Amino acid sequence: MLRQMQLIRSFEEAVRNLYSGGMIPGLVHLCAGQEAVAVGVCSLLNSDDMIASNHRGHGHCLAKGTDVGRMMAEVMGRRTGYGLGRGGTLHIFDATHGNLGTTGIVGGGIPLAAGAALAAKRNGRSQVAAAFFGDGALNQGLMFEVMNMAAIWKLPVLFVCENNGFGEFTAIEDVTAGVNPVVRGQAFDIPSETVDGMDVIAVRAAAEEAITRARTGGGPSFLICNTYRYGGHHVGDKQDYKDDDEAKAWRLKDPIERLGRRLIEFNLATEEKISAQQAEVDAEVHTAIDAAKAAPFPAGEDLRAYLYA
Ligand SMILES: Cc1ncc(C[n+]2csc(CCOP(=O)(O)OP(=O)(O)O)c2C)c(N)n1
Repeated sequence: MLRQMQLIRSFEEAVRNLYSGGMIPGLVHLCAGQEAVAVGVCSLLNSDDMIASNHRGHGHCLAKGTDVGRMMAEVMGRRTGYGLGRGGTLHIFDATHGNLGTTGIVGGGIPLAAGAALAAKRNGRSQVAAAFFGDGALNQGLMFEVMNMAAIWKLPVLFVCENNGFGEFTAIEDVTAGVNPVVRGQAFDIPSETVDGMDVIAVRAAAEEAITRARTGGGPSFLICNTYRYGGHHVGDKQDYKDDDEAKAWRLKDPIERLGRRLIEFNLATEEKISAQQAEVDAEVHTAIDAAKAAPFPAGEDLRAYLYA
């Protein structure tokens, strides 16, 4: 789990630099700070289990096993990417690893995951599906429709909300009614829990219970993981709406440092081993960047490939 979180952080740092250097088109939304949620949940999923992600989805994809090289190529708009470089960061789809994709539609992954869970149930498979979404999606009517159906049909789906306190540049308390959004799941009789989303062990424990329930016919679960995005809404956002002290306090809970400290405390790792592992994942990311830089952009005829209308 530590390696996965280190890989995600390294990928995100690299993407930030590439974007600033004009190597990535469009907007990119980074998940640095939120790694524990993706890794805690995905560490328990099999490769044929499914995830559906959102616009801040690099971490979910990497945690689910999506290839670093092909992802980097896609983010950089190269032909060797998952979608021939035409979709970019907002459209990373990797069926081999049960990744139903990232999407720019807030809450858009929620029905996809529930649909996949419905298919798994109808086909008598023991697969589960997890939908990752931000707190902004809590105010989408879609979420309530899907939660209702998932509860009625006891679908093997996990609703995983990454509550990072902001939707774009607006604080959650300015747009989201109610004391604790966890009650929104409880309203449908869905087992719902608020989790420390900066603690990968806590996320994994909550996810384990939810996944076991889903696999054994117990239906959906709803996890609200409280976390923080270290960056802005997208790279380039000046973040003047953030409180500096609050941002510093969240940094003290850094999920990677926290797990590292815990491993050292229990004699399961050493500082040197952790640093060596970081160097290893950094090298993996740099190899991915070099390969992507050497790869071509999509050709003109690629634009018409897979068009059916
Ligand atoms: C249906 C829809 N409405 C609005 C937007 C514009 N939009 C893009 S990201 C975003 C905020 C999302 O916030 P949240 O779900 O909390 O995720 P976070 O960015 O905090 O991870 C909004 C409103 C959109 N992409 N899709």
